[in-house]
Amino acid sequence: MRRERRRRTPRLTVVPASCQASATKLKEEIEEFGNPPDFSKAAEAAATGPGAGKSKVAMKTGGAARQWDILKMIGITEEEIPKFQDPDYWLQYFPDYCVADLKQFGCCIDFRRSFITTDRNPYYDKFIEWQFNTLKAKGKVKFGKRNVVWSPKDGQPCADHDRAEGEGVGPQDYTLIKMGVQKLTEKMAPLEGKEVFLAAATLRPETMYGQTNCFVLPSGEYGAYQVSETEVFVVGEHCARNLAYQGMSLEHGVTKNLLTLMGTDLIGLPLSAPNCPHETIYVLPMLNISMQKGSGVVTSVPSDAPDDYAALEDLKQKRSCVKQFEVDEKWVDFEVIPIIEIPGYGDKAAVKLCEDYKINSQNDRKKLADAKHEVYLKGFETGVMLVGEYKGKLVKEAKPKVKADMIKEGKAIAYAEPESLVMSRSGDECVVCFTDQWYLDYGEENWRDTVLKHVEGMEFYASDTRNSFNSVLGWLGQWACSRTFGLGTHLPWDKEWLIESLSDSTIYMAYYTIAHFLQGPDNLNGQKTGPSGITPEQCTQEVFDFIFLEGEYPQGCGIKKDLLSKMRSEFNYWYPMDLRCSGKDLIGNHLTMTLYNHSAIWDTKPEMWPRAYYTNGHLLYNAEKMSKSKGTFLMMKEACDKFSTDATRLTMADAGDSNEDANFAEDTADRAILRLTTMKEWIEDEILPNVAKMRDGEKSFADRVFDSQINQCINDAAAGFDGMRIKEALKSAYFEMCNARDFYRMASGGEDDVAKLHRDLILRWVEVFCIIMSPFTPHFCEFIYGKLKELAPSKSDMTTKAYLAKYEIRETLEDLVNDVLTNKPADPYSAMADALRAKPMTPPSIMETRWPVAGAVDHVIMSAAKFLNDTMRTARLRMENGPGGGKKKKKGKAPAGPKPKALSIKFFVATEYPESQQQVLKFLQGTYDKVRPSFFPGFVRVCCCAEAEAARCIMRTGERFVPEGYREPGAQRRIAGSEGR
Ligand code: A2H
Repeated sequence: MRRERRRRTPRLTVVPASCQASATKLKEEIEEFGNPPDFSKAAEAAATGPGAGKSKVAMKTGGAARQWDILKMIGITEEEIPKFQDPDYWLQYFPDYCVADLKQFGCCIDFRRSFITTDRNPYYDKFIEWQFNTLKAKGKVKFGKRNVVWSPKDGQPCADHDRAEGEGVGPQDYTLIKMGVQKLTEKMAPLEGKEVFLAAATLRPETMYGQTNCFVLPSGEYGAYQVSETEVFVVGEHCARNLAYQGMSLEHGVTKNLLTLMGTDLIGLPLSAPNCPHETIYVLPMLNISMQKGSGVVTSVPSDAPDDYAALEDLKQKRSCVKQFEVDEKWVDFEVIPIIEIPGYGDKAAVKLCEDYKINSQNDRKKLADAKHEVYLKGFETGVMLVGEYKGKLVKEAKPKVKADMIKEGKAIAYAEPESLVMSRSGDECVVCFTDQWYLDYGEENWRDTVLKHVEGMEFYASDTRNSFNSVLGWLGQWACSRTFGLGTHLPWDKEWLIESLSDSTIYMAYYTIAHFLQGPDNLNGQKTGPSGITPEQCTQEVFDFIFLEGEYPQGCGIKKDLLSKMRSEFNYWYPMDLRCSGKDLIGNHLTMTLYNHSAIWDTKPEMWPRAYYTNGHLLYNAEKMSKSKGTFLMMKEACDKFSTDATRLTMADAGDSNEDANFAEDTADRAILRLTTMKEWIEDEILPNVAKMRDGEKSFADRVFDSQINQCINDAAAGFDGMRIKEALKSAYFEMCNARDFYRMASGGEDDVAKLHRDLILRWVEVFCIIMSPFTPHFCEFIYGKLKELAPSKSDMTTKAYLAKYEIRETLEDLVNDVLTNKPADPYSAMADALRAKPMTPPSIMETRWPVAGAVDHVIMSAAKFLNDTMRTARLRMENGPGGGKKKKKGKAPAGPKPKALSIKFFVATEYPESQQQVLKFLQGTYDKVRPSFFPGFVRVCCCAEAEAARCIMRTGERFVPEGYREPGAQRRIAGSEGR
């Protein structure tokens, strides 16, 4: 189609990212529920058991998201499904189907460049080794203990690709304040001899100077977990589980609960709180505590936490609360302590906000959430410490220092947990683990700034996409890139680690450029030596350096320099990547990582970094989210089988673009079939057989309108494609083209008599239609285009030049000339003509066609046509409705008798504008700046004032008004606002 500097040829990659997780899941299902599995019991348990309704885990495992069911639903037989317990089987099974489906969908793919990633493909494996060695040499891969989201079941980090839920969720850092229990209750007697703490999770360690009490959830279940030889933390199970992966347990990953306690058992417990001015504070009840966040223990700072203030006030003022939880007055007898001054909020910001928001109790949740948000932001940005070591310092400066001090002094520990629920694909709830990691240093200031700067100049086609990238760059940080099992390339310098699947797929677009040398067709897994004869072993660091980084030719590498140079030019020809299209859900990981990695590997060559990203939303099916269990699900192949490929593609194009969810609507698909069929019939039966009858020569008004409209459609469709506004492109290429045709048929009289159509124009319409619609409906367009090209002039009518151009047979001609020269026939001309005629006619494919060149668009004639069209429509309506028709009927009044119909209509055509309008137009012409082209700034305002002034003048004196600056002779007569409008 349109020739760009580079063609955009899609290729295919098979990423075994989730094969391992899915295989494991299937294996577990078969182990648990048999072969074939019977899930009915599990479903019952999920519906009626103790966790019914609340657990996302139950939803994941109790419904149709079973791996077995998914495989069954995509048409795999029960006999075959068990084979998918082996991750490698996935890699063997799906690619062939994938290729077949993409072909059926009409994708133009260079399948020689297809490949499987990970170490299952030795060539790709070498490429990733090269990438990681290069990254390491540039200081981008580091090793150390880091907090990562971790799947205890898999025993390794759980990256986005491995998650069933919680994509993009990272660790949330808290400070866990150690509040020493001063006196154990009877119930807590088994803990005698241990140092027992209630451990409260906070985001505001600098506020501990203002603690007045501690809160627990009365109905919450807590445990006394042994976190070291001597220390016990009273926290919820959720916290204990995370702590066990952060070095706070006797055995890594194993919790030891010495005693289970309810929140009510803890109320009234006297505590020593670090940094708190009171020697003793007490445990009180609070109802808004979540046991799935932090430790379930909240330390109370009523000066700066609206929740804390509201709960404390409830206890001070509402007898019912006090009674229900048997709260002693002494436990609540504490005043709010001012600790931070926030400009505009005073030194007890939470109190002020509770008053401003009119918060009456801890149950005003929505208002409390808003107040909490406000005080948190303001306090952090502008708050100044009034107490403690960092008195006078801004909160944002004091916070990390206080935290570090408290940790150093043993008053607190650092604690982290996933920001929200993360479920691994293998079905367990993830924790945050503090563990040894190889990690990519995303977020490192210089590296991040380089990417940020590049993003500024990238094309994203939508401002929301650009904003998303900027925001991701704000938070995406160090990324654990190694794991211990699964599929992946081994870290070249530390072979016990594998590279996880998001990290090994960031610059593979560079591999596409040379994959056909290394692997070639039918060699997805690179098990055969490819067409170039290069073996995986020969793909050394130096070889890839030569190809991708302009390195020196590696003498003795066993590969000819010519061949390597060819590969290098192939890479240089294709790179940089002009455009990458992907789902918006990959902005938070893959797409941003691709930018990071390109900027690191080609650090001295920003011209090699991706130029444009286009992201799209999810696809709905009949306006509903696709769901296998609900049957609202359609696979690409099914759609093609059901509606035909082209109708499917047309529907997809019409489904919507941008980051909004698109909608594949079945009725649109049905209509698409009808549209294409009628179009085919019209062209095949009405147009092509009648071409000879049609008129040619001079162009009428309707012809010129039609010509302009076709040109306009070419331009608009091109603009739509260029801006990735596919639906808009379709609107111009199909709907506007059809409108133009319909108007033309009507206006030229060709509707009733094809002979009235201008031959050149109608054929141009068909040709343009085929070409600009071919990205949408390639098979349909190819068919019609073929028919068009088979048309007369017949072979014998054509000039040699036209013939050669049409059938692109330059080489044949050369052969013929050579033949004549060698064989010297008696009549060389006839011999050549005969030979040419004998050549089979293969019309050129639409794939070889260039985007049509649009001629001039005559806007004046197009608006005349529009005016005519509108007038005709009104006229027809009036004819039908009779005199007075078209006006709205008055309510309640029944028409009196049959409506008279008009028999004829007279049109009066003015050849020029009324004088007053001419004056206005002249005035506008005089002030119009043709160079810019626009009116001077503030023009509209001046005119409005002028109009108002004119109205006033007329009212006062009856004089006409002339706007300032208008000096045309004779212009003093009629100007806008005066008369004749
Ligand atoms: B903050 P995040 Cl002074 N349920 O600490 C409900 N709230 C909990 C909780 C749980 N399980 N665990 C901790 N929290 C509270 C101090 C503080 C806090 C002040 C001001 C604001 C503030 C004293 N309470 O939080 O965003 C804890 O209260 C506002 C952000 O949902 C913790 O920090 O993770 C905060 O909520 C954590 O809020």
